[in-house]
Amino acid sequence: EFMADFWRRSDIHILGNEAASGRDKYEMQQAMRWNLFQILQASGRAEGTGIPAKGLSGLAYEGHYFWDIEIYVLPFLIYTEPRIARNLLLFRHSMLEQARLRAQVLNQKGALFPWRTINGEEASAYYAAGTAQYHINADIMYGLKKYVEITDDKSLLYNEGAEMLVETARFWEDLGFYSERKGGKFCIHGVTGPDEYTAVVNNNAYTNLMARENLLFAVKTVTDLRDQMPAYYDTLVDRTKLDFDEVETWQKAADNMFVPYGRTLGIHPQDEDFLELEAWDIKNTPRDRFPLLLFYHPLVIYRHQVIKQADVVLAMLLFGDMFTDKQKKRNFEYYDPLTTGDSSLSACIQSVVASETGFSEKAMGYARYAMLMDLADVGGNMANGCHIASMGGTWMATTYGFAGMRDYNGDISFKPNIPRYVDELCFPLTIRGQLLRVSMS
Ligand code: IFM
Repeated sequence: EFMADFWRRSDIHILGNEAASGRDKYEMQQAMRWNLFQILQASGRAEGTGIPAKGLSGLAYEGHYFWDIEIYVLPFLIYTEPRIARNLLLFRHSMLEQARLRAQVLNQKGALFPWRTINGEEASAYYAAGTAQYHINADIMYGLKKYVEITDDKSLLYNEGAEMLVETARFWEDLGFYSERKGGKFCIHGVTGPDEYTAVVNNNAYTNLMARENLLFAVKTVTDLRDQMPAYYDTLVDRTKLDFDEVETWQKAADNMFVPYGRTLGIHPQDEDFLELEAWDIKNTPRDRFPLLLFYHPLVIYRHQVIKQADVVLAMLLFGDMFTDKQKKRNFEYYDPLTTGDSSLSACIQSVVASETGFSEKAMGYARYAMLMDLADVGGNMANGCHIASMGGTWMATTYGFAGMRDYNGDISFKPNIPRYVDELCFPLTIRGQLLRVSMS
């Protein structure tokens, strides 16, 4: 009964086109179901815990939790099992006190959630590709926003959510500064974005966009509480010692957020200096020298334009309404050849954006790579455990990618990009308590 209920809410029916692909038409179907089943194994009883990078399936990453939860797995859970999504957000909230202490250790105001943790304490061994990924704060708030928009669960927002929003907004406002050299824009320096092959940089586009979203969501939530729900507002002030003047500083930082843009190439540089770096000769790097991190010193990698995992490309999925179609295409064309995919978190996102920008063959290739990642052991590291984030990503590659779903501010739309290798695609979505069945062919 439990499993029947799970499939009713979560199953993705995807039928391949044998003639076009030359492959068994059930290959994708089996792979998708296997992936979804593994996410269930990892998340089904997430009650007072997070979801480890490998679920419960292997020892790699020592059971630690990362942004994998909010950016890769939460979308699936929000649309199929919101109860678990809620638990996960509550779990983050239960670590807020430690996040406040962590911000103090880093000489910042507010709270900083740990990049990598199991008990609320930062467990990153290497700060450049760990602690410096400040975007974790905004990733969690992005997950909260999507959860609230799709479920309409305001109680979580007004109680635990608002408190996390205040502390994370405080953190961003304190971390950045108004740069005269940038015409007074709000800049955030010395951070690492999602791409772990480019570390400790100024104005990482992804981080700045995420921070802006975090700040604006905090402004809206706190203002709504003050104007419409004074009892909640009083409790919030009591818990956070908030002074409403602070909220104006958050709005100002968001309004002035610097987002790098390179006019000559018409692309969004990953960060301020990214385009200055020497390009890595990926084509002439022997296959057996990947993943690069196992064969080259990080300082060598950091000196080059070479990308471990989707960064600007991920921003274009999360904030697709802030980029023009032309910019999306240009950015994708620029970053895709520089992306090694050395992180398992990349292929699924590249697939979604390839779908959107009209690179249907690439979209299919990346989706298949992600779907078969563990079944076919494409990275040769399956013995260390399942790649849970990528598994959540396979759900995104089909729903956001092939079906072209978008949910900006909770408004659901579809612009299908079904590849010629797929004949049928159907899936359920739970939206504000109702089950929607989507069917495309
Ligand atoms: O969170 C990820 C990170 O983005 C890339 N390295 C592995 C981590 C755990 O999956």
